[in-house]
Amino acid sequence: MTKPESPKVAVIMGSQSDWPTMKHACEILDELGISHKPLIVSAHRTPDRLVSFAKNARSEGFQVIIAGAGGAAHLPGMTAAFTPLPVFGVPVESKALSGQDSLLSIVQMPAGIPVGTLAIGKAGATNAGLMAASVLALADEDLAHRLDAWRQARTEAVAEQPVDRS
Ligand code: RP5
Repeated sequence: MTKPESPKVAVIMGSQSDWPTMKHACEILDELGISHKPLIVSAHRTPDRLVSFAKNARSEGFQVIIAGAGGAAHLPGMTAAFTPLPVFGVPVESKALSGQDSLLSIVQMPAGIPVGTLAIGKAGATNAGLMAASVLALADEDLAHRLDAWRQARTEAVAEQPVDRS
């Protein structure tokens, strides 16, 4: 049962070092007026925290989970294994393999346990925030209007012709 005061979106990440990427998801959620909670939950370093978070996420009132991780990025998939909530995975750009390791770790889920996988890095985090907004907007007319306005503003910001920039 959803608690009315609970944040709707959990933005979890494997490490403090993921925050510069994952904060872009939080910024979009802020812009759209969606309550959210950023948390560090490591599949490898804090496995008990992961299990506790994922098993209790729905009863805590979360409706969508955004999970970012890099390298051997098991966080989104393991979270999806423990909860029926929609999980959007963000591959964080790793130093060794530029995030291709993260992407392949997150995207190749076995049939039956889905993770909606976004692009590597900032674009993925931003779009994960927008995907969360789209899901929540299905049952929230005010949010649907805010999302429409946000998209319209992006369209109107595109000039018809390019200009030189020094
Ligand atoms: C992953 O390992 C994290 O998601 C992070 O992207 C990566 C590196 O973590 P740190 O060593 O920077 O803490 O679990």
